[in-house]
Amino acid sequence: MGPKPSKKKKRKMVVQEQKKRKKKTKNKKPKQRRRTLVSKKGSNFSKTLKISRTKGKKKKDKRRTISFNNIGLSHSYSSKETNDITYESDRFLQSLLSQEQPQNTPKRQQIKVLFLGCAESGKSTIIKNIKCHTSTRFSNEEKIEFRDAIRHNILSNMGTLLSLAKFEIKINFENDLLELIEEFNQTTQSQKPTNRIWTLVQKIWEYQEIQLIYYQKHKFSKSKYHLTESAEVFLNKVRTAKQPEFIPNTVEILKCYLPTTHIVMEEIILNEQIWKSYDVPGMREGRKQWPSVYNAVNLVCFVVALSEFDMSLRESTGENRLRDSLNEFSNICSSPWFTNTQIILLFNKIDIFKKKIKKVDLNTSFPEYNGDNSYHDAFEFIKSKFLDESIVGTYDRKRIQIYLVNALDLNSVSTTFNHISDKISVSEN
Ligand SMILES: Nc1nc2c(ncn2[C@@H]2O[C@H](COP(=O)(O)OP(=O)(O)O)[C@@H](O)[C@H]2O)c(=O)[nH]1
Ligand SMILES: [Mg+2]
Repeated sequence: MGPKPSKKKKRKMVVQEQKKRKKKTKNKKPKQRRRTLVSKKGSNFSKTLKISRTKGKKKKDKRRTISFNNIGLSHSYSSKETNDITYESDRFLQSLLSQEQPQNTPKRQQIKVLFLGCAESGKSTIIKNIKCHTSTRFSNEEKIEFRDAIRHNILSNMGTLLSLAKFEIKINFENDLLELIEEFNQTTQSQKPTNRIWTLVQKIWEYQEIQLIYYQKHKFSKSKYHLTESAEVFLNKVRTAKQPEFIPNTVEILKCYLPTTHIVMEEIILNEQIWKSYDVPGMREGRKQWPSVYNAVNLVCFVVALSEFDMSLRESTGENRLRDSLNEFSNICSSPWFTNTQIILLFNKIDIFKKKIKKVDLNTSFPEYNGDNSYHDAFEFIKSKFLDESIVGTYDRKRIQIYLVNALDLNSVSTTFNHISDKISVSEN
C-alpha cells in the first residue's frame, strides 16, 4: 500500500474524476440521439411516412413515400454479396437528421424521374435496389409477390431449358429423363404447382445433360428461348422456394424477374429531394404507355443492359436488343418533351457484360466493331453508338451523363444515385 493522499490531493482527484464523467456523458449524447433517430416510432419522420402512405391507400394507387437512407443495412444482410459493402453512413446520417427536423430544413425539391428502357434492362431492379436503402424496404405483400415470381421464374426457366433442348439442340434424351420431362410438361398444364412438380424440376435439373444446356445458353441468345438472369440461382433453390413459409430475402428479391405491366409511381426521399419515380413496362406493347407520363419531367434515367448486345427481343425474334435500345434512346433524346430534361444513360448489367465479352464476340452482332474482346474496347464502342451515332435531335449530347451500374449491387446503386441527386438541380415550384 502507498502513502495516504493529502486532503489537497484528494480534492484534486475528485475534481478530475468529475471532469472525466462530464466528458463521458458529453460524448455519449450524440450516440443516444443517433439510436433514437433510427428507432423512434412517433418521430416527425415516421409520421411523414405514415401520412403519405395513408394518402396513397385512400387514392388506391401505387404511390408510396420512401426515404433513402442505409442506416442499419449491414445488420440485415448476411449474404456474401452484401458483406463487403461500405456505406457513406455519415452522409446518410446527416440526411436522416434533417428529415427528423423538418422545421430547420428548406423546402424539399420535387423531382419527377422516369426510368425508361427496354424490357429486362434492369429498371425495376434499380428501383428495388434504391428501396433497399430506405426505412420501409418491402412490405409483406410485396415479398409474397416476389416469392410467387421466384416460383414462376423456376417453372418458366425449366420450360425454356426443355424447349432449347427440343427445338434448338434437338437432343434425344434417354428414357428415364424423357419420362420425367413428359410428366413435367403434363403437370405444368394444371393451375397450381403441386409438390410433384417441384420434385420433377429438381430431378430434371440434376441431370448433367440439362445443366450442360444451361452453360451453353449464350449460344442460343438469338433464339426465342430466353432464360432469366438468375435462372441457375433459383433452379438450385427449389427445395427452399417450394416451402409454404418461404419468404425471399433482399438478394433474392433483386434477382427475381417480375415483368412490369403498367406504370408504377413511387415517392423516394433521396437526400433532400423528393423523387417521384416512374417505373414503366419495357416491352414494345407496354412502351405505348410511356407518353402518358412525359409531362414536366426533370430527369430521365434511360437504362441499357450492356450484356444484351447479342440477344434478340422476346417480343420479336431476330431483332437485336441493343439496337432496339439505341432506337428507343434516339426517340427519347429527339422528343420535344425532353429538351429541357436532364437525361442520364445508365449502362447496367456490367457484371454479366464483363464475363460475357470474353466468351462472345461483339463483332458477330455488330460487324462494324473491330476492337478486341476486352471490356474497355467493347464498352467504348457501345458508348459511342449511344452518344455519337444515335440521333439525339435537338438535345445537347454533352448534357447526357453516363453511369455504369450493377443493379444487384447495393453499393453501386447508392453511390450512383447519390451522385445523380447531387448534380440535379431543379427550380422550386
Ligand atoms: N446479374 C445482373 N442481373 C440484373 C441486373 N439488373 C437486372 N438484373 C436482372 O435482370 C432481370 C430483369 O430486370 P428488371 O429490373 O425486371 O428489368 P426491367 O424490365 O427493365 O424492369 C431480373 O431478373 C434482374 O434480377 C444486373 O445489373 N446484373
Ligand atoms: Mg420492370
